[in-house]
Amino acid sequence: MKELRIIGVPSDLGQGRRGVDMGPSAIRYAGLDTALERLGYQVKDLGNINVPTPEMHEQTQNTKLRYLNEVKAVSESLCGIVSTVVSEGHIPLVLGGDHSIAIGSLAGMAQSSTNYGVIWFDAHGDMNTEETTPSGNIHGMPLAVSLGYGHEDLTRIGGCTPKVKPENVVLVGIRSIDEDEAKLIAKAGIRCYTMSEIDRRGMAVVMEEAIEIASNGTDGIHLSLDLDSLDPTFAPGVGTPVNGGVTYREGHLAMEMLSASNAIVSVDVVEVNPILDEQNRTAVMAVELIESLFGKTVL
Ligand code: 6HN
Ligand code: MN
Ligand code: MN
Ligand code: MN
Repeated sequence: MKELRIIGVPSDLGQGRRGVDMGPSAIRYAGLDTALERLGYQVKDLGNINVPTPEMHEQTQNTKLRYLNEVKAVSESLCGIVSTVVSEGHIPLVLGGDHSIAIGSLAGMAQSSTNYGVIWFDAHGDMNTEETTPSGNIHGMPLAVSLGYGHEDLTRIGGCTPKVKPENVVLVGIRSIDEDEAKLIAKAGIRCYTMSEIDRRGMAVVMEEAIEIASNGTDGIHLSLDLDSLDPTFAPGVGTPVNGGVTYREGHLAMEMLSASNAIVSVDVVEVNPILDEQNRTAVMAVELIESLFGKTVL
């Protein structure tokens, strides 16, 4: 059986609200490793990678992108660790931190020999670039970067670009897209399942199609799970909550279907912010979703 490797990335550099750097601790505190061990996995926690704090930041660079150099450095270290874990035959489970950390995960996956697709579970598209970003926050850009759009310091991490083929990329749970970001989603040609499509067609049908798209011609699927994909009722502890999200059961159904597909090769779990949370509920939700993703069933 494949083994899991937990990698913490305590970064809040990709967005404006403090506290998401404590996400890895909150998720560990919610019992991640014992939950996975109970499901029969061998789990090794590799600890946290070294991330500078915003206070260490020296000088604004000549760019709109906030903390560009720091995000680049963190992405490069994560890229190295993820590619090592995958080449050793294990599954990386990367705990954020804000969603900018996915730049490093996908770069690491692209360095390994695994040909993979991506399911991006999120309220947002994360498809902004330096030209389209309303905030300058890099957590709104990681999918664009992985598809080869955006600042070269980021798209070049790990060597090759793009990190994944657009025909194997799917967005699920979407309900907040910036105007120019929508244009890039259309131009890139990635399939985007909005909440209204999930309402109309149901999560089961959507996930069947999403799994087919992400696994078609690939060796597996990378899941990038942003907790703000869920409705804030179930995941209040996130920096950019948006109403009208995925319900508790829709979230679990999606994870259960991914588990049944046997296609998961790597995972990010991001945007858990314990400072904004209520009694660590969002981290507990994250652990429960990961349990479903790794095979927890009722019977
Ligand atoms: N996330 N589209 C907004 C921006 O600032 O670019 C919000 C991005 C949120 C990103 O939640 O990972
Ligand atoms: Mn243990
Ligand atoms: Mn996101
Ligand atoms: Mn989001």
